Amino acid sequence: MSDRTATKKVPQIENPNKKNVYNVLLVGETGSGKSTLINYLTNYFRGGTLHNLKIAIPSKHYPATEGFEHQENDLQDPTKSKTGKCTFYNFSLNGIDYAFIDTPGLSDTSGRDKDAENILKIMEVAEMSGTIAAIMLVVNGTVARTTSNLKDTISMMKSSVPDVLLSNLVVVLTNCSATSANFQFSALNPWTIVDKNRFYMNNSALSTPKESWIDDAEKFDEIEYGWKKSMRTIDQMMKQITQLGHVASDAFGEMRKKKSDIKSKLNAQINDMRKLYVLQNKLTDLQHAENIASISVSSYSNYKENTAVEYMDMESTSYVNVLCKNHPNNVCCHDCDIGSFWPLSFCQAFDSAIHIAIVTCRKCRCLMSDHFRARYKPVQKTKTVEVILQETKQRYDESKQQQATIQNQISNLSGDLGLLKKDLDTKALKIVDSCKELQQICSQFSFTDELAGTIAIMKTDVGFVTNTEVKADAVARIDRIQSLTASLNTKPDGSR
Ligand SMILES: Nc1nc2c(ncn2[C@@H]2O[C@H](COP(=O)(O)OP(=O)(O)OP(=O)(O)O)[C@@H](O)[C@H]2O)c(=O)[nH]1
Ligand SMILES: [Mg+2]
Ligand SMILES: [Zn+2]
Ligand SMILES: [Zn+2]
Ligand SMILES: [Zn+2]
Repeated sequence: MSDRTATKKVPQIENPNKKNVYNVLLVGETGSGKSTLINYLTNYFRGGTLHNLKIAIPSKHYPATEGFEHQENDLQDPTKSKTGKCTFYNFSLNGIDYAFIDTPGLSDTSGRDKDAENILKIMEVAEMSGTIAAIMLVVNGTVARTTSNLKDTISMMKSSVPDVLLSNLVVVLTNCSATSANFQFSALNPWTIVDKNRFYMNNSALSTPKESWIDDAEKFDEIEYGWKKSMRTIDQMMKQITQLGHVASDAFGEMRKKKSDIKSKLNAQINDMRKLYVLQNKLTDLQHAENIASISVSSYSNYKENTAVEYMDMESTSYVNVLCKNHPNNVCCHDCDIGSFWPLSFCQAFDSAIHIAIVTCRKCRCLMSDHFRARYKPVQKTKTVEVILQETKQRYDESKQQQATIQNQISNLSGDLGLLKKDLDTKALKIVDSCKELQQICSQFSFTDELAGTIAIMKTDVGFVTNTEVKADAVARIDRIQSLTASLNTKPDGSR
C-alpha cells in the first residue's frame, strides 16, 4: 500500500463544499455493511491494524476511537437500522481529500415512510456536498436471491440517482469474495456496473468481539486474510474513485424539488378528493331535500277548491208571472192566465176576500199589494266558484320557496363540483408533467412507487364513502390517475 498520511486534524462533520474533495455516498440496505466499510476505510486511511483498530463508527463490540461525531441508534437491536443520519467521514491520502458519507440503511423495519424520509436525507446530503465522485451501493453479497427488501432498496435507489451519476455507480458486495458472491448484477438492470466498479469484500473483523479472535491463531489468520484483502480492495477502490472524477450534484437538488412538488401535488389530490366527497354528499342531501320539497309542493298544490254556489237569476219569459216583492225567489203565479189586462184580484193565486185591501197570496201569504206582474221569473241556478284555502296556500308558497332555495343551492353546488372535478383532472395531468420532468433527470424514476402511498390513502378514503354513485366516481378517478401514470413507468429497457 502506498504511503498514507492519516489526517490528524479534528475530523470535519459537515463537508465545507470543497471542490477537490472526492465525495463518496454510501447507500444500501440496513445491515449491508456501510458503517463497517467506513470503519475499514478509517483503518486504511489512518494506518489501523488488527492489533490497533481505528473505529470511526462504534458498533456493539467496538467503541469509537477516532473522535468522529456519529449517530448510531440502538446498537443492541439487530433488527433496527444503526445509522440514523447522514454523516461525513473525511480522510486525506497523498494530498487527495476524500469524504465518505454514511447514510441510514434502507428497507428498515420502520417501514416505507421511514425509507422515503431517509432517501430524502440522502438526496439532501448529496446535493449539499456539491460534487459526487461515487455513489457506492453496498449490498450483502451472500444474499442468494434478490429479496423483496433488496428489490425495494434497488427500486428506491433507481428513483433517486440522477442519470448524470450513473457512470459513477460503484457496487460493493460485502460478506463475500468475488468467487463466493451470489448477487445477480442483473437485479440492477437497466443499470450496468462495469467490472472496474464492482468490489467484493469480507469485512468480518468487526462482526465479532476482538477477544474472540485476537488470541486464536486460526481465527486470526482467517480474519487477517480477509483484512489484508479488504485493504487491497480499498486501495483499488480509491484509485478507481479518483478516476471517476467529480460530478456536480445539483441534479439531486432539482430531483428533490420535483419530488417534493409531486408529493405536495399528490397530497393536494388526496385533499381535493376529500373535498369532493364532502360536496357530493352535500349535493346528495340537497337532492333528497329537493325531493321532499317537491312532494310538499305537489301535495299543497290543491289550495284552490271549486265549490258549487246556488244563486237566483231572473229569466225573461214570453208570458206574465205574478211575483212578490217580499219573496223575490217565489213565483206566486206562473204564466198567469189573466195576463195583465185584468186586476190581480182575478188571479187564482189570491184568496177572494171581503175587502180587496186584505186579500192575501195563497203561496206566500203576503198582501196582494205586495205583488206585481212581470215578464220574467226567478230561476235557481248553480255556478262553480274557485275558493282559495288560505292555510294550504301558505304551505304551498312556503314549500315552493324552499324548493327554489334548494334548487338554487343545488345549481351552485353542481357548479362548484364541476369546477373541482375539472381542477382535479388538470392537477392530475400536471402531476404527470412533473413526473416527465423528473424522468428527464432520472430516467429510472418510478412513479408507481411514488404514487403507491397516495393510492393507498385514496383507496382507504373511498372505503368510507357510502354513496354508491360517489364511490363509483371516486374509484374511476383513482383508476384514471393510475392509468395516466402507467405510461410513465415504461422504462427505457421496456420493463415496468
Ligand atoms: N462477516 C461480515 N460481516 C459484516 C460485513 N459487513 C458488515 N458486517 C456485519 O454486519 C452487521 C451490519 O453492519 P453495519 O456496517 O452496521 O451495516 P450498515 O449498512 O451500516 O447498517 P445500517 O446503519 O443499519 O444501515 C454488523 O454486525 C457488521 O459487523 C462483512 O463484510 N462480513
Ligand atoms: Mg450504518
Ligand atoms: Zn194568476
Ligand atoms: Zn204571493
Ligand atoms: Zn210574498
